[in-house]
Amino acid sequence: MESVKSFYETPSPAGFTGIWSWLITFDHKRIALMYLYAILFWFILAVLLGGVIRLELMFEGKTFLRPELYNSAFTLHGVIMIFLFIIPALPAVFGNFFLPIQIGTDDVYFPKLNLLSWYLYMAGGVVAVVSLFSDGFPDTGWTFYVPFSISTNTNVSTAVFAAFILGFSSMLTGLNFITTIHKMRAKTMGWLQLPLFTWSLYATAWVQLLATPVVTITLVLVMIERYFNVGLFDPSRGGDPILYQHLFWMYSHPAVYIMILPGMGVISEIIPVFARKSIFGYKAIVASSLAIAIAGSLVWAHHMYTSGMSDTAVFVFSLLTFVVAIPSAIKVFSWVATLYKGAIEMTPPLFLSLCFIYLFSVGGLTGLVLGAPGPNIHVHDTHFVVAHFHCTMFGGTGFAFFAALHYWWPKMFGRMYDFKKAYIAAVLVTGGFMFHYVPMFILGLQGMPRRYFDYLPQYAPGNFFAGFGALFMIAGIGLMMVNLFASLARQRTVPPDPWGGVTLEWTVPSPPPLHNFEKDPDIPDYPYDFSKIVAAGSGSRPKGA
Ligand code: HEM
Ligand SMILES: [Cu+2]
Repeated sequence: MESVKSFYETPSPAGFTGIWSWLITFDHKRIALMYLYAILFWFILAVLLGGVIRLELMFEGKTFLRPELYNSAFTLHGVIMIFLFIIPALPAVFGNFFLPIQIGTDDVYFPKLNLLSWYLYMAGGVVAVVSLFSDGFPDTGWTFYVPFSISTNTNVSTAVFAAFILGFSSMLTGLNFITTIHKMRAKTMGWLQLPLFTWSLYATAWVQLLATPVVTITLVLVMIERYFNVGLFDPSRGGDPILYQHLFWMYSHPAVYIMILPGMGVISEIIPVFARKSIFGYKAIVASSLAIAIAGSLVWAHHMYTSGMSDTAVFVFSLLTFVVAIPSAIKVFSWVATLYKGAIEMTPPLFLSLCFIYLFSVGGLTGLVLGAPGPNIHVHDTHFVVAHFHCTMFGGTGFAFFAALHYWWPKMFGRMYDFKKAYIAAVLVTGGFMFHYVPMFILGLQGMPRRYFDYLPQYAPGNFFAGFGALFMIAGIGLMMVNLFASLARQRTVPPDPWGGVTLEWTVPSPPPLHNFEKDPDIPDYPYDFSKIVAAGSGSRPKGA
């Protein structure tokens, strides 16, 4: 049988060749890969910056960075990680590549708008680079709090303008995904036949569309203040600096769900495949995705318990914070219940998903500690908070990104990576992670403030220890990337279904053809029915290259 040409061999629109068949493409799969390469560039740069600030903290006193440079380094690390890696990573790469295939169609609803979103993403990155020069990168922290972000003479305006542009890339991607899921599902695919990754992207897209405008306006206000000095945040002229914090977190807390919801969707895809068992609580997981998107928009002020808010407000936001933890817990319970008595087959994607469940749970549980006003006020702005959000964002979304890379890599490229190296890399990153962030939880409880380039002598042992954790993590991330990209030098040997998956992407060739399906796909009544796979047995599955 003549093998089907993959999308690599069939540019769309036709006629463009070489680099132009990528820079001018309306194919969701090519756009996804262009995001992947750009996002990995930024991720690795920000990881190295994380290593730089950690190395500075490894020894007391000045190691090699001046204090101002340390401030710019952690600001740059945070801004890149948040706006150029963790927010776009899963929707823009794996959402773009797999959402149309999972719903049985050939592309997103607005292919040209999809390409525009990618160019806006790239433009945002370029503007962020520009802000490194002349007056130097901002030293405000990624939160750009006023009044310091108004008064400091570093390149705040350029950096917030970069975030402003990136906001539009995120909003347009959300708009595209909502329209695609409503308008382009296969005729026979109902809402309760949608895979859970697609559902997680749907809930995420609404947050992208409704919450992002808040931060784009807020960033415009910072630029207006810096250029025209209107006094919006100046109490002596009727303004209020706390207003900025409310506006900033009204986006940035829902933004953590733009980060984690697609990650949870990835884990809901991987766990049933390697447990060879239908997912536990499909409808509960769908409902909890939507509940998180809605309730997650009501808790923003839990970042501001020390801002002088009334006790009533603190009580209300604390209560709501506990409420939003419930749907997340439902998902963790469902994943563990799916594994329970499953015919588990360990593979790198499953191993990374188990690491996600552990690290994200540590992040979630310390989130409850921070949701309670008492402990929150004690550890606010310490390294306990820094360790917490690295567990949720890095341990959560970062590890879901690693799991998605290892799960869908054979489908995207038609090649398999080395399993042994994948496991070694995963153990290095996870082990290094615990070595790095557990000491930071303890240092934070002992009162070590964040965002200082030096510290009191009693914090020296913990910081020295954490330094080794960062080195292991970075070595593991390096090995992981080398192992994946090394596979591209091999022949395309991967069959349509290397893992025994049951969602539609495992019914098309690896890599897929331009229009994904040669004929209308058969839509299973239920998206996670493993009865056929189990009956067929798992003998033939490849065990890594
Ligand atoms: C090798 C990996 C990483 C290392 C070694 C690292 C290290 C650090 C350290 C030491 C700080 C605290 C700086 C301070 O307050 O003085 C920090 C802050 C931060 N990190 Fe990471 N990090 C890593 C990965 C990540 C990832 C994957 C994310 C993505 C979500 C992330 C997001 C942030 C943010 C947002 C801040 C706050 C910056 C600020 O205070 O404005 N980091 N990181
Ligand atoms: Cu929050």
